[in-house]
Amino acid sequence: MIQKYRFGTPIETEAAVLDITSIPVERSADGILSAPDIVNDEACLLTLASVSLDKGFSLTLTLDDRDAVYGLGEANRGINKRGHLYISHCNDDPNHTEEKVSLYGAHNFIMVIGAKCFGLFFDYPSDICFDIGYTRQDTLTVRADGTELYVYLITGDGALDIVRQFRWLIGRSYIPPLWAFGYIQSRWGYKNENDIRRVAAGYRSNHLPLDSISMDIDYMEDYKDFTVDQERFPDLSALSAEMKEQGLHFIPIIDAGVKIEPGYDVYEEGVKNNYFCKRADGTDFVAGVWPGKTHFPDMLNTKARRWFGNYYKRLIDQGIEGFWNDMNEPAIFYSEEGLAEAFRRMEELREQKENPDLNAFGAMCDAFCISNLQEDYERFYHNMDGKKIRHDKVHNLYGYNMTRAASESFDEICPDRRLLLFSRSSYIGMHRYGGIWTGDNHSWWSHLLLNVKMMPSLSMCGFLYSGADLGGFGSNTTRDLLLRWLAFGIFTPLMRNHSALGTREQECYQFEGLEDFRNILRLRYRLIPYLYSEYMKAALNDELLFTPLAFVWPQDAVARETEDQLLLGEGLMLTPVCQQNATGRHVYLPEDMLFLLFTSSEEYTVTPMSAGHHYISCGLAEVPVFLRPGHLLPLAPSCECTAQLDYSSFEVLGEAGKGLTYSMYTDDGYTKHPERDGRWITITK
Ligand code: MIG
Repeated sequence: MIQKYRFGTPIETEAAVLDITSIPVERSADGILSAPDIVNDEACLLTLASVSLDKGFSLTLTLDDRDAVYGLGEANRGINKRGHLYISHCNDDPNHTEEKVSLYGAHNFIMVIGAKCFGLFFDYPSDICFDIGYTRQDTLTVRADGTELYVYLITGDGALDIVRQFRWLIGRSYIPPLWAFGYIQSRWGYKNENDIRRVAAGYRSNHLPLDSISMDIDYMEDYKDFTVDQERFPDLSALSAEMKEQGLHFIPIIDAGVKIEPGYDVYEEGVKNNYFCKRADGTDFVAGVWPGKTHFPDMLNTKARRWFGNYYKRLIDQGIEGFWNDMNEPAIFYSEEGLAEAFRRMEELREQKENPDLNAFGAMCDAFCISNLQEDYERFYHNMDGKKIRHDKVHNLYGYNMTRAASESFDEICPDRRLLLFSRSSYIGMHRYGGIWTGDNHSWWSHLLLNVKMMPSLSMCGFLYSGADLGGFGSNTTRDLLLRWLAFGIFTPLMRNHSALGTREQECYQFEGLEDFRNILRLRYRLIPYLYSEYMKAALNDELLFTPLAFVWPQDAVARETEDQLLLGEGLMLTPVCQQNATGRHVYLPEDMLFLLFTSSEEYTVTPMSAGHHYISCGLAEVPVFLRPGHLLPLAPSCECTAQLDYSSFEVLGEAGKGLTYSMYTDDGYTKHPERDGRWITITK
């Protein structure tokens, strides 16, 4: 059951799609809250938790020792969120160390599962803090400065049921084209078409499978959105046709900020039509980002959104079928005001120049820490279809609506075809328009583990098409880290190797022993029919793609606490190796399973294992997975790109002679209506 509580007059975020009558919460003169519309015998938010509107909104409840707290989508730390605090504030912070409380997304859905059992979704577009046993170990507090919001209370029969209801509430997840399940190579720094050709050749000539190359800001002319540098990429249409012949797709990046440059039509039109975010005095707000000074398109304005979305057509017309939206928290290196203030502060410190004491030196260092400042988010306004709203009040909706702008324009530009779209920043609701990648991680083993733990939380919040920068974005990767990360990445829908400018090159062919990479990538392609089918089931039935063991075996204390193993779809349990120099790992089996160890893309061992604790050996080039009883794993013949995928013959792993079947989804991989155009076929063994 879902109840929707209304506090005040909330901003309509369109995160939810179900039309549910809301229950108004009333506040008496002495501050007592009541929900008069609630029939007495029903569970009520106000009896379940103590809610106050005295100093902003707060909701507090006591956690039992047995309660775990799940959710929050793209957030730091473990699957069970207990023990820390998290602030939904879409943030461009490229150092996801353990103490960080905000990443790029704002996914305000949590579930308390244990002695109690319910879910809460806070539809609130500004900063909101989830203190989950941080201030007091036994207390959950959710607080926000504002008091106008919707809170959804979802009760049900365990975690899986609550997730299903929540996902029904927020609408069907985005479904990408089939080729988006192919392997993507990316790097910040492919500066011209020859760099791109070299990457294509590096993969194709070494028979390393590849479907796409994503293009970072280097392809643009002076970082101007929807332009292509004519010197470095003289003919994008020809280049994309050339790549298509090799079965390759291009995925260009689009940034949020539009360069201020007279004569640049996006800038000119935006100014003329008042499509940019404005300061209080009505002038266009200026933010420094990659192109230097920019304006932010007002993504919360319907007309501006349509206008911005239409520009994607320029690249689509040149053969482009996929995009990634970046810097859309929106990230701000500096504002004009912030920059002026920084120079003023330095001026004040000038006298200390010859012999600064520590305080002065600290102040000098701090003077230019002016990126992504709260003050800047308070300096500009949106025109939400007639309503003027200060940005900080709706901060978490920006990336969501940039991606929505693109998606809605795709519906007009190519109504029958699915395009690939993923974003850095997001809010719940955006999952209907595109996927996300999890931003600027590092080439750290701990970030491989973070990737593993984040996947089920993303599933809970509807972000099915997602994945991390495999191999790590910042810092220098190593061969073993990349191999282990790819061995996990072959199971994530978005499988992209991406790295930052200036770091060690991390395309697979940069390392020795290419056959190890080849085997792992080829195995990905063998798994795509399973992955794609399970993706469709999760999207069409509002189910999890990645499931924590705790949700399936809630009575099993060890399963409940196991966070480095995940269920993927109906039959697989993933047990990635996330430790340097490890030649295997401990695994826990809540039930008897078949251990499948892929020693290459074609070869594997099958070992029945009984429930309980085991140590499995797993070499650097091997992929360990477990198959649950009663399930089959179909494997396509290996190939080098999705265009070569052969659905006519499958190798089927699992128990023979038991009449087991697997339901597989097939379609052309790009038409838009999966229920109408797709077909379910039955695989047997
Ligand atoms: O300020 O476009 O997260 O994937 O390579 C950095 C350059 C801007 C951040 C993205 C990253 C991308 C990078 N971008």
